[in-house]
Order: sequence, then structure tokens, then C-alpha cells
Amino acid sequence: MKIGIVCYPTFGGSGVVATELGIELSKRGHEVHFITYKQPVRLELLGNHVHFHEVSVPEYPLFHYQPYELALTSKLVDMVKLHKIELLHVHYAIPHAYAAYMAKKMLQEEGIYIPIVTTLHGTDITLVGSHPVYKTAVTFSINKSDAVTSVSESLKRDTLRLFDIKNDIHVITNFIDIAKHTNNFVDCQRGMLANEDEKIITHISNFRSVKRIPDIIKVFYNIQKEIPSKLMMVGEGPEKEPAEELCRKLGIEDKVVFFGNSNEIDRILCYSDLFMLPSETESFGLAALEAMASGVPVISSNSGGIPEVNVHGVSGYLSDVGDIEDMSKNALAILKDEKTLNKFKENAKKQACNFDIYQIVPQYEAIYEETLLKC
Ligand code: GMT
Repeated sequence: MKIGIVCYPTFGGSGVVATELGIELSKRGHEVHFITYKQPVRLELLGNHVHFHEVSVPEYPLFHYQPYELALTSKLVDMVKLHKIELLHVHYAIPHAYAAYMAKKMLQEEGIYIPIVTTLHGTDITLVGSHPVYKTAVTFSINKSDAVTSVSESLKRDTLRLFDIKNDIHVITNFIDIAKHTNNFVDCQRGMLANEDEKIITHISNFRSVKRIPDIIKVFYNIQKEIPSKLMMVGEGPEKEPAEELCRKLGIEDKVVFFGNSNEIDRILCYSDLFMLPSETESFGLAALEAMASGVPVISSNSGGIPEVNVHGVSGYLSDVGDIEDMSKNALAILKDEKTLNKFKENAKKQACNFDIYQIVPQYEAIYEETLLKC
């Protein structure tokens, strides 16, 4: 199949899922065309079956906002025609599903038919998409997609609750390439960041308020009072500076490392003992799954789709959003002795195997085939 993938090429989960999916599809013999404004961060090798087409938006002073949807729509039309793309798979409804629908209508004028598969990722539904300024267009573009998938049961429920959806929504969970996350490091250089007796707690995100960054600092504050430990904070975003300030206020700044965005997630997870994801809402929690695939247990909130990923008392623990005391207690329960910690590490890895890429990607292929047959 010739598949066009539209996604955000940044460090966000939706872009990571789209990129890993495209790479795997290409390995399975499909021709994959990424169409977006920058080469996706995890797309390192452009092989024979993977192509990248940049959507560029020239700056023009008349426009207060540059019209990205328009540039994307034009690019989609041009690329479908040029490369004979058979299907467009758009990740994140805003504005990708909308632009794809416009492209589809334009192509129809020329007698070309292109089906659209839309994957809903989370904030395109919960935080952003359901806002009154976007809701009408988001509802329209979901209903006009030829197939719709959601990354968790929880997100499907949210979509049906928040929008008037006429389409079926197929749940295809996010996935992980377990083989890639099997720590191959002979030495992940743990010693550069922590002493032998210190435990390493990690958080990776885009540092938006939905991630509840202050909760992570407060839970860590409680942990380090009981167990020698360090906190690794990986990522960039608006909550990073206030978090640095909070660490100084609590007097733990020498125990917390702020990395910024990193391409060395595997190495960081390799030396981590515990991962924290106390989010206000999370459609799935791909970062938690990545941690678990590296054998790192998770302390998380129980919101959204996280309970579909992290199993309470098995791969980690779940608490109500904002329950810092419970999260601290649970973290200490996991870290209290090596035997318990190793058991949780083993369980985390096992639970991650339920989301292995080889089980999930065929589900997307099935949706593509079904959609092409329907049309
Ligand atoms: O977490 C974010 O804020 C980024 C966002 C994105 O669009 O990349 O992540 C969403 O999609 C991920 C991949 O499907 C999910 O794992 C995240 O849970 C989801 N984030 C939220 O729902 C807040």
C-alpha cells in the first residue's frame, strides 16, 4: 500500500506513535510518505520505502496567523497525485483531519479518490478539541473520516461523550517496539548521575500543566527524605522553570537534574528505577509504556487511559489525581528493598509486552484494507 502519514513531528506522543508506525509499515513492505512541517524527530533513516515531504508555510506579514491548514491541504493534494498515495492516515484531529478532508474533496474534483483514517490521540479531544472554538470543525472532520481510531478505550468514551459522533471508533492502543527497549547497554553510565546507593526516579514529558509537574517534585521531596535518590526531569515546556524554582524552594535542587529534550530516552530509562506520571488527564500515557518496556515501574494517577496501561500493584501503582501522600507511600513501597523493586521491574516489562508493535500494527493494516475495500 502507499500510505501518507500526517502528524506533528515534535517530541509529543502522537508524533512518536505516527513515526514508529510509519517505520514499521515500511518494514512490512508498504511505501510510506510522511507529510508534515519538519522531519519527525525519531525518523532518522530515510530508506527506500519511507519518504518525507515538508510542508512549508511562507511568512507573510498580512497574516496574523500563517495558514498551515491551507499549505498542508495543497501539499496533500500534490503528494497524493505525484506519488499515487492510496490512503491518508492523519494523527491528531486538529487540523490534520480537517485538512485531509479538504484535500479529499479537491482530489475528487479530479476523479481521484483517497480515503482518510483519523487517529485520535488525546488532547485533540479532551483539552483542545472540545473547546467551543474548535468543536464544530473537529466534530465535522471526525464524522467525515472514512475510519476513526482512538488510542484507548478511555479516549473513545471521552470522544463519544464530548462530541456528536456518527462514525464507529475503533480502539487501537498505542504500542512499543519491545526489542528496541530491551536495554542493550553494557553500561548505561548510571554512575555519572547517581551514587551506588541512590535510586533514580524519572519523568519525561512536554512540561505542560496537564502533567502536574509540581506533584512530581513534591512526591520526590517525600521519597528523598526516606531513601537516597535523584530525580531526572526530561523535556521542555512552560512548567519547567516553575519546577526548578520549586526545587530551590524545597532545598532539593542538587538532587534534581533537568535535562531538556533528549534523544537518549533509552539510556535514561536504562538507569531509572521508577517513572512518574501523575497527570491530570492522559488518553494513554505512552511515556509510561516506554518506561515499562525498559523495565521501569510506574507511579501514576488513575486518570483517563492510564489504568489500561499501568496495572495497580503489578507494574506500579495508581492514585487519585493530586494525592501526593498516596503516590509517595506507593513509591516508597516499591523502592523499599531490592527484591520488591526487582519484582515490579519484571512485572512492568511483562505488562509492556501486551502492547508490542507486532500485535498492534496489523490492526492498522486491517483498518486500511477495510477502508480501501469500502471505498
Ligand atoms: O501528552 C501530551 O501532551 C502530548 C500528546 C500528543 O498529542 O502528542 O499526547 C497524547 O497522545 C499520546 C500518544 O497517543 C498519549 O500517549 C498521551 O496520553 C496523550 N496526552 C494526553 O492525553 C494529555
